[in-house]
Amino acid sequence: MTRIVLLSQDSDLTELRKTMQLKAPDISVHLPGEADAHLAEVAVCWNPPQGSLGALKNLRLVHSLAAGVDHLRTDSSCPDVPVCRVVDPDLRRAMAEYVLWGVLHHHRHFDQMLANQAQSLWREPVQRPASSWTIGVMGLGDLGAHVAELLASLSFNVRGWARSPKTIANVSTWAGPEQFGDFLNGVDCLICLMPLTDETQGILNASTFSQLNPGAVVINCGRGGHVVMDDLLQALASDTLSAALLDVFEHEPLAADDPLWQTPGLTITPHIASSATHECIAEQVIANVSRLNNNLTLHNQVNTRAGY
Ligand code: NDP
Ligand code: OXD
Repeated sequence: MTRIVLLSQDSDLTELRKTMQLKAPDISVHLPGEADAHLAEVAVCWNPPQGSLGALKNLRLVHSLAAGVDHLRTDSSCPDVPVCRVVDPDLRRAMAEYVLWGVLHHHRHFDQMLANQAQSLWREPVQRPASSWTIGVMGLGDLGAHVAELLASLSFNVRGWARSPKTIANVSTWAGPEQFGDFLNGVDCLICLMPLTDETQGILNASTFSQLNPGAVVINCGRGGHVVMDDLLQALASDTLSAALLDVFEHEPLAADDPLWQTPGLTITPHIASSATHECIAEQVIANVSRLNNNLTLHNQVNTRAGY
């Protein structure tokens, strides 16, 4: 019988354990500290505690319970075993819904109209056709490519940037650090859907903002570590950016007394852009456990050297 342990230093995984156990009674699913948890061959993780992976002497697979894998860095003891992540059409659709809301909120000036309503002001912000707005999507993977396609289908002028060249219908694309400047030049709304890696850490910084159109909007759904927060605040204060929508933060949850909550031009959501259901996570982990046991190629395996 394969043993799985669920590891997180900040999330309660009891319900996920129940779902996994119901779907696969032949797999033994443990929480840390339980008898035999240390014998697990598979670890399913979100921010695993430091040392928890290294302590699993039978470990053969690490599975992120999310799309991202950067959170595995909370445990530097992770041995050299395959790492897989969750990739799911519902995750993709939810991310597209979130980004579309953010894009329309700013492109149609609903942000201004909500502020006007609070003061009983009847004002009509200038409305522009979608085609007059240039949207840049950073990261054209499972989520970014879908978002770019959706926005292009609504007639926004969409461009995308990734590490390697891409072809996406109705989306102009750029690749690599040498083409980053060309990609940014002329963008009205910048959307970050990249993984957090050594290369992408702090990529939403003063230099990046200064290359966008004046008064551009930034939407970050990647990770908090992509943003240099002082640069973002300075860009908002100087009108280099007119607004930012942030779903992810360096430290989550954002503290109640964090001044970011009160920053003009900043909209904050609590890391809800898109998340996999317990059913989806359980099914993908169980499928990969079966593949591992049958020496089949794993689904959604991460390139650990690239970090995503
Ligand atoms: P993928 O791995 O499918 O795609 C990542 C994309 O980023 C790829 O196109 C990749 O390029 C590009 N990329 C990576 N590094 C660089 C770089 N140095 N320069 C330029 N482009 C780069 O990931 P997903 O689309 O599934 O997810 C992306 C991220 O979204 C996750 O890692 C996670 O952080 C975040 N996320 C946030 C959620 C939320 O609720 N806020 C929910 C789910 C995910 P290439 O294609 O050339 O390899
Ligand atoms: C993810 C996330 O990576 O929820 O799936 O952020």
